[in-house]
Amino acid sequence: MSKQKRLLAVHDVSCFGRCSLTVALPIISATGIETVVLPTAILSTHTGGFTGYTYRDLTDDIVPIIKHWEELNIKFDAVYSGFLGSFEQIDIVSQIFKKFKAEGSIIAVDPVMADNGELYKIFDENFPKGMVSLCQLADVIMPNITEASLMLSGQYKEGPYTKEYIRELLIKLSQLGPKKVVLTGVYFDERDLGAASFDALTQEFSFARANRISGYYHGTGDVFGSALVAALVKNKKLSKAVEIAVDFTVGSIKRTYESQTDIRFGVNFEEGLGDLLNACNSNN
Ligand code: PXL
Repeated sequence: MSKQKRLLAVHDVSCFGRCSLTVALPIISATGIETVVLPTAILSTHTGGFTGYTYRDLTDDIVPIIKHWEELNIKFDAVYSGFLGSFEQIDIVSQIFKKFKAEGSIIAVDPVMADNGELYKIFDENFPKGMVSLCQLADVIMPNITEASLMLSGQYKEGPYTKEYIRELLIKLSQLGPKKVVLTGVYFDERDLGAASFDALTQEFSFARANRISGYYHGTGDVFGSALVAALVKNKKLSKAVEIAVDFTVGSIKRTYESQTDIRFGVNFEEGLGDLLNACNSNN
């Protein structure tokens, strides 16, 4: 039996609406990885489509929590960061990466800040620059196309995309520092949707797609990112990890679409956890 891996997930807790930590913790734990949490903020719901949500920034708690862990000499095989509660947290999370990076560990950054061509309203225009500095420290990043465009200071383009355009974005993102880059929200015609990846070490590009299901489902970026990071920690190669994460996310969206739940409530990933575990444990 190989040693159990330990991962630190740094995201907000949106109490209702299945995204960030309420998605990362169950998904990564279900694959057999010990999942330690560091909440960046607590909200009553996520900010997508809800109004009147509560918001408590936990920046002041993070530094003492880290200090305590250092005293306990806790080590992580992976750190996975997502939605950060304040600009100041970018610097704090950079420190966390430096403190906890070890031989063979994986630093994964989802630069959550924008979608559909727009920066989320709670972030100011300097936020993308801060996210670039965090991505420079990462081994793997997983922006959507809006986030990628903001980080590369380019104009956001609506799809469908060409393979050349996606390849160019992937290469430019890898030049920021991370050896593995995954782009989400990639489509080459209106009927499909998926993710693309580039591994700078092997120079391999890959695309994983599925039939598009109409509707914009919240939290799917976090469902995808959590499955991707879990598969990578379980030693899957990047193209396989992307395929596993796309299948898991698409299955979650399908179940939600079929049950006609409110799209703001997040997707039914729970009933796909058994399949995710099997995919992560299979030998191919
Ligand atoms: O899923 C990304 C996300 C995470 N956390 C919060 C959000 C969002 C997207 O809107 O609002 C609080």
